[in-house]
Amino acid sequence: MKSFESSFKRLLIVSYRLPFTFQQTDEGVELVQNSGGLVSAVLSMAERMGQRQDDVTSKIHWVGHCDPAFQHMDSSAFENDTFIAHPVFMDKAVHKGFYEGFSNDLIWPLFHYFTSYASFNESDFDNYQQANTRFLEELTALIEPGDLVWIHDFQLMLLPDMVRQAIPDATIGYFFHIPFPNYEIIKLLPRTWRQVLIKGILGADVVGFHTTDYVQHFMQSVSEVLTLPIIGQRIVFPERSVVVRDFPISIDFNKFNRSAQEPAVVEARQQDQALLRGTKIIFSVDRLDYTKGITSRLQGYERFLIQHPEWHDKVTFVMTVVPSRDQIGQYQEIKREIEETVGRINGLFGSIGWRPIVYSYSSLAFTELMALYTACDVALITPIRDGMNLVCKEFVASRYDQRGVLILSELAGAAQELRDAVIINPTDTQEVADAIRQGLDMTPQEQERRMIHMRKHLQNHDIFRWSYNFLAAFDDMMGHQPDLETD
Ligand code: GDG
Repeated sequence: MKSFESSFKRLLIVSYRLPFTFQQTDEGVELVQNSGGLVSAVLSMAERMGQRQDDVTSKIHWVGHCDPAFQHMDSSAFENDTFIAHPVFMDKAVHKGFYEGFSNDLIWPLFHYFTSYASFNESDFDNYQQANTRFLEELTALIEPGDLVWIHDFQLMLLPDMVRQAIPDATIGYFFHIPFPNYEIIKLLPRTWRQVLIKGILGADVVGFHTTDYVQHFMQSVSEVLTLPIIGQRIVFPERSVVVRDFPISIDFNKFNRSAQEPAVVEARQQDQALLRGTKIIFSVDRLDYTKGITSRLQGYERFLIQHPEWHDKVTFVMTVVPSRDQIGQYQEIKREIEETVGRINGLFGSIGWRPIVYSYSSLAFTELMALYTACDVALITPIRDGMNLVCKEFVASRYDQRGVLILSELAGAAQELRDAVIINPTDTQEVADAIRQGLDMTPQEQERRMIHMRKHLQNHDIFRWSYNFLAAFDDMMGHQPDLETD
């Protein structure tokens, strides 16, 4: 059996977003490469496959959606030293139905168990199919024998099978970044939709989820919807099998650990601590979304302030909400609710010299994010549902001082791994209030004990290990292909 290091010639990534953002400058359009987890993982994976970044002939190809406003640009404008982007342009109405409609108004709420927010619309499903077909067209023009195609996330569930039909011997990986819900939720989808979606994913050779729960849910849907045999971690078709496994995504541990000690971060941290007059700091940062549990978190903090007047004037909750989808009614509604609650709490408990909540609706520069990760005493991360949640992992990796307390929702995928966090249920206001008190009162020895365990885990399970494991799963798949019966 060939090892994965030599099995593939090139890595082709497909995700809704490209690894760049485009910025208009006086000289034209400039590509700014994103520095998120997926980009780091892809780079490490390409290196392992022998695709060296200093070799211009082996840049990494990335297929992703692009605004038609950039359609006039020459293809050379979509390249930097590392990536060649293959922009997928599509009709605006198709994009709206595919992205805002089917992806964000149906799959996102449904798969996060917010069933009443889900909107079922036949034309959105048509647009989802058309959009996945547009990705296929772009991708098939690119695929060569020996390529590994790695498709990402819920916007592209149909694509693996579309590729399989077009190029039967293609090697395809698929990773799902949000929760995969239990079958009772999948059953809410019209019968044909659920069949097409599950079959779509199974076009891949290796399918990855964050947790074993999501894997089990997916397997249950496969057996209910398509009645296919499942042997261990493999789903068996007559001519091939699909490996389905958990691959908990992670972060670049060393980057966060190192950045936390950089002079600019140290300076920003000291400034923040001085501005907050040495009060203890609770910190949270999330995109504006109903899944993030921001209002329940505020209710927990309010209960804590009611029950613990001794903490008044001694603690500040720095809460950053990053703007997202705020043209949409539901999102405007939660923003209004958050801002009303913040105003009420600050009005009830605050004084001339003390603001209980320092709230901002904006995104933080990386240095400021690092300053807050390392300045805070408690990170309060309370999603109602989250596939993984990288913020909590970044917080832990930043704490080279082995101080700080992580309060983490049991409904985040990360809670399966970070067992030394103070684990709470975000809808239990009293539990959140108690956890805040426990976190603020925790002895340095106890903080250190918990941090050491969590940091060790993340050091051993970083983003590079994630991509390594995903790639290695193809060995498993290849090794098993000829002798399906022997398992
Ligand atoms: C999906 C799943 C899963 C946030 N605010 C700022 C900022 N961030 C960065 C964080 C972190 C990332 O954004 C958010 O990561 P999450 O994991 O929380 O969520 P998503 O990426 O939105 O979504 C999720 C993930 O995919 C990976 O599979 O964990 O469950 O929903 O990296 O640092 N960065 C800066 N300023 C901010 O204000 N610089």
